[in-house]
Amino acid sequence: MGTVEPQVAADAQAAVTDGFQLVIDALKLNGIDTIYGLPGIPITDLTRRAQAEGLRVLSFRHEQSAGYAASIAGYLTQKPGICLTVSAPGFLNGLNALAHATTNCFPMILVSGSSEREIVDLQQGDYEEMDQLAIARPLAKAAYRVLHAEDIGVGIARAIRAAVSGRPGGVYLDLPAKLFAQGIDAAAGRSSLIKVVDPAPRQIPAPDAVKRALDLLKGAKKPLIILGKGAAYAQADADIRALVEKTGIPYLPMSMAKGLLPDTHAQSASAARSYVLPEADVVMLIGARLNWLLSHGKGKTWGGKSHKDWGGQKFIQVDISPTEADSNVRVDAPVVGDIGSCVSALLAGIGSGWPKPPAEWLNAIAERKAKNIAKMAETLAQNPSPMNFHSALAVVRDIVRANPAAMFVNEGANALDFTRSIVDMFEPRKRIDVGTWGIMGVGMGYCVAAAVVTRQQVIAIEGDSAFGFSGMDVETICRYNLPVCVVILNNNGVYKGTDVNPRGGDVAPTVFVKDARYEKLMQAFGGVGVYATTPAELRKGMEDAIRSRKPTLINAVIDETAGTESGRITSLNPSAKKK
Ligand SMILES: Cc1ncc(C[n+]2csc(CCOP(=O)(O)OP(=O)(O)O)c2C)c(N)n1
Ligand SMILES: [Mg+2]
Repeated sequence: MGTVEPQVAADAQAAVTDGFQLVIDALKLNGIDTIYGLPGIPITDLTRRAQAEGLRVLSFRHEQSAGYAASIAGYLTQKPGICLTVSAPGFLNGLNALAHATTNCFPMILVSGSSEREIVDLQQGDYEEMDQLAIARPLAKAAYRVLHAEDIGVGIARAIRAAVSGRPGGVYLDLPAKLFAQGIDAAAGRSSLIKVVDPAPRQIPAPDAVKRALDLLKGAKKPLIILGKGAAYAQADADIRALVEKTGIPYLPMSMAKGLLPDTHAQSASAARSYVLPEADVVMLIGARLNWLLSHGKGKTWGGKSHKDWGGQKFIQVDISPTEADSNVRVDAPVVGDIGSCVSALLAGIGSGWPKPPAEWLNAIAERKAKNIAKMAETLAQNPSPMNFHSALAVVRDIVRANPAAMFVNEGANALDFTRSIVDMFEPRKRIDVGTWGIMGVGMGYCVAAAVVTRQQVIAIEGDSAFGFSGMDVETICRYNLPVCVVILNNNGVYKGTDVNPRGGDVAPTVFVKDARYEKLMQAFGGVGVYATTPAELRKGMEDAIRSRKPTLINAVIDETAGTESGRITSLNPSAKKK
């Protein structure tokens, strides 16, 4: 009997499953293998059991980093990145990333435990009481709550579909504490799960929309293509490159579309941006929105007389969302569908005999490009002391060129703008940065996800302020021993380190501790810390990091006078000096 009893107990156990198990089973069934999160009531056991079941559970020091990691994992994989948090405060810490994912069209699911509905709804003061679903809803593409274990399969299926289909975005999934411990019959539980079929169905563009776009493009004298991160997300790299090359049209990559074609490509017009935008007559946007990053498609940037005036361009907009067109200016030829299907339809329509754009247009761009590139080369060749953004980034540029497969993370103001224009990218989806909002704090979360998802070396170029938002998660990088090299372009502050408080006393709001030794933070957790005051020291530090694949933080000391207010978007500052 003694030997039979445990068997009976095991059978009885196996006949019942619970909410914890069903969540894990539903994720696994849908090919989700990684959770980015931070444990605590009520999800601690979920993290433990998920790990025991073979999911990779990456535990962070702050939910915000976990959330940013999940969001960028979604961007890189086209599968929803999962961020798992506790209730109220943990949920709120993850919410910024959820909103970021929605804004940037990254598929992500924020899964948060929550407190007892009966108590929360009567506002009786439960542990971490908060109506999380209501708070998440306006920031998410969709928000769901599951109350019964038998609905977990549906809840997770809906969350996955909402995150990745159409225009991707952030989804909130609310799982109350009571749900996890609910037991149900194991067989019934199993059959309640859904393996989502075709979660992001292709959306084929209408043939007449494709023809309209190509007719417009064919008549152009000064055509231009703008590639956005939607184009990078689509993973239609070969077709996008073929479209650009077969048409011979100059193109501009938006920040995260850099590398879709190598930045050194002859057709790249990046170095002549301020010439091509106002001059172009037909602009084809592929997975790029006419938001503030493109000056809303109007104003002086586009050749308009004042900041509200439209230029003379006609726009073709290739986008998954039918409501994107006309959001800022008239779009003459919207092509609605998923980028992959749209680009392949455009390619088919182009055939082989497509005429190259007029030589006059191409030559004018080439001329400007050559001039600007020569000017930049001159600046980069200087070796001032102290080191400035340019002399430091000349090193980073060389290192990235020698390691084109490395993932590249970038945040800051000057540290972002200078890096984006100086450091060329050579492969698609290598550059990940502050995105649509210009958000600070994505750095360490992005580093972790990039390393985990791609298994490549990660290089992060961080402003000292930007780094501070998520700096503690260098411990996470060390704990998982990830091949991440963080370079802090340290100019002692936000934009620069030279502001002065006219009244004396406290330092100015933009200024940090002088000569802060950020590299010691990495050393504290067993990583490598490097203090670099010259380009040669920076180069050696980066080369050693890449050779060893050890977590490394290089504190690159930059001239504290080198930056400008707000980097390249000074004009958006409501300055006290302006009337
Ligand atoms: C979450 C968030 N908070 C604040 C800001 C405002 N902001 C923009 S850039 C920046 C930091 C710039 O300093 P740093 O990262 O050191 O770059 P630098 O210009 O000095 O190179 C800040 C605080 C922001 N973009 N996002
Ligand atoms: Mg700074």
